[in-house]
Amino acid sequence: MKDIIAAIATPRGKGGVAIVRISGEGSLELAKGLFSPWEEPKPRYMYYGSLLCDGKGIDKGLAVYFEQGRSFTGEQTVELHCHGGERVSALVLEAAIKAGARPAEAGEFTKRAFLNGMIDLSGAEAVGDMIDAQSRAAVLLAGQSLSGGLGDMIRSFQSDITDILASIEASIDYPDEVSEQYTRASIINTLKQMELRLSELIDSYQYGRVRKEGITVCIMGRPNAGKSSLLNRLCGRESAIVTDIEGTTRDLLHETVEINGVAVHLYDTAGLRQSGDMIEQMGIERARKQAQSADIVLYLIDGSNPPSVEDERELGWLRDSGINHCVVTNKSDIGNMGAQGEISISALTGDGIDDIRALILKCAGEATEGITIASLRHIHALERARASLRDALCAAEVMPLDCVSIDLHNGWEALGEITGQTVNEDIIDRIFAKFCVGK
Ligand SMILES: Nc1nc2c(ncn2[C@@H]2O[C@H](COP(=O)(O)OP(=O)(O)O)[C@@H](O)[C@H]2O)c(=O)[nH]1
Ligand SMILES: [Mg+2]
Repeated sequence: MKDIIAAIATPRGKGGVAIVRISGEGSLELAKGLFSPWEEPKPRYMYYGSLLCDGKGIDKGLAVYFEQGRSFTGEQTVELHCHGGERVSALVLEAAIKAGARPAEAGEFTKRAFLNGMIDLSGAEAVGDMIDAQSRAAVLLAGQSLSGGLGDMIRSFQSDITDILASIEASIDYPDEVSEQYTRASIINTLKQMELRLSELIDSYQYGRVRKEGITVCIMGRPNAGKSSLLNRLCGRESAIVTDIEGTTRDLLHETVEINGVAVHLYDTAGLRQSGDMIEQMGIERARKQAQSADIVLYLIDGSNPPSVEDERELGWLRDSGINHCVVTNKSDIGNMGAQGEISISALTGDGIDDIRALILKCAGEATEGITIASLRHIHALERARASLRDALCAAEVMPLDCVSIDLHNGWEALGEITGQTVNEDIIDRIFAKFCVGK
C-alpha cells in the first residue's frame, strides 16, 4: 500500500485556523501520537482536544477522521485543525512526519484522489481551477466541472461510441438477423448527431476561456485622449497619473476589475505619437504589442478636438493588424467636434461608462447553456475525437462496417484523455505538478 503523506492544506501566513492533512492507510493510528483524546473516533465527526508534539500538548484544536473510500483522496485521512500561525502549523506537521508520514508533493492529495477513482482527471483539473479562480464566473465554471458535469458528458459520448461498436459487431456476427443496411443508416445518423454535439462543445471555448481567464482590454489612443482617466474610472480608483501634459503615461499599466462576475484585465498605454523620448517610444512599442494580444482595443479619441489624421493612421494600423477594436469618443462633457466613435463617453463625469462595460462583456461571447470548455487540453482532445468521428462517418458511408471500428476506437481514446482513462503518466504528472503543496 502507498505511504502516508502529510502537508499543511491552508495557505502560508497568519490566519484563524490552519489545517494539516494526513492521508494513507494507517493515518488513523498515526494520529494517536498527534491528538488527544483520540480513542475510536467516529468518522466525519469533529473532536476537540490537544495537539501533541513529542507527547506534549502544544495547542488546542480539532481533529476529524475520514474512513477509506469516503475521503477526498479515497484513503484513510485525518485532518488536524490548529491555530493559524506559521510556526504552530509547522510543528503539527513536523510531529506527523516524526510519527512516520512523509511530506506530500505538490498536488499529491488530488493525484491520489484521481488514481483512487474518487474524481476523474477533468475533476482534478477543476480543483486546481477553483483554487486559481479570480472571478465569480471562474468559480462557477470550476464548480460545474467539480460536480462532474464535463466528465459525465464525455462518458455519455463514449457510451454512444461503445453502442455503435456493439451494433457493428452484431451485424458482422449475425448478418442474417441484423440488416447491414439498417445498421449503417443508424450509425450514420448517430455519428452526425455526435459530431454536432461535439462541435457545440468545442464552440463553447471562447466563452469558457473568458469565464476562466477573463477578458484583456487595451486602451489606446493619442496623448491626452483620456486613456488614463478611463482606466481610473473603470477600476474606481486613481491608479494612473492623469495630467494635461502629453506623454504622462509611458509604461503599460495593468488593473484587473470584475464586470458582471467576469475578470477584466485592463491595460492603459502610452499615447501614440512620434516622440524623441526613447523611453516613451519603448512604451509605445509595448502598447502595440499588448494590443495584439488583447481581446479588444478601446481606441480613444478626444472628441473636443477636430478629427486628426494621426487617429486615422492609428485606426488604419489596427485594421491592418486585424485587431478587434472599438472607437470611443471621449470628453462628451465638453462637446463633440465631429469625431465618429461607436460609443461616446466622458471619462471625467462617468457618462457612457456603462456602454463601455456592456461592450467589454459582449467580447465574452454568447453565454452558452450547459457545459462549457475552458481548457486547451480539453479542446485538443475534443478536436481529435471529432476528427476521428468524421473519419468514421466517411467510412460508414462507403466502406465495410468493420473498417469504421478503428476510427471509433480512436475517438473513444481521444475522449478518454479528458477524463484521464487513456492519458499517459507524463501528462498526469505534468497536470499535478502545477498544483500547490497541500492540495
Ligand atoms: N473634460 C474632460 N476632460 C477629460 C476627460 N477625460 C480626460 N480629460 C482630461 O484630459 C487630460 C488628459 O487625460 P489623461 O487621462 O491623462 O489622458 P491620456 O494621456 O490619454 O492618458 C487631463 O487633463 C484630463 O483631466 C473627459 O472626459 N472630459
Ligand atoms: Mg495616460
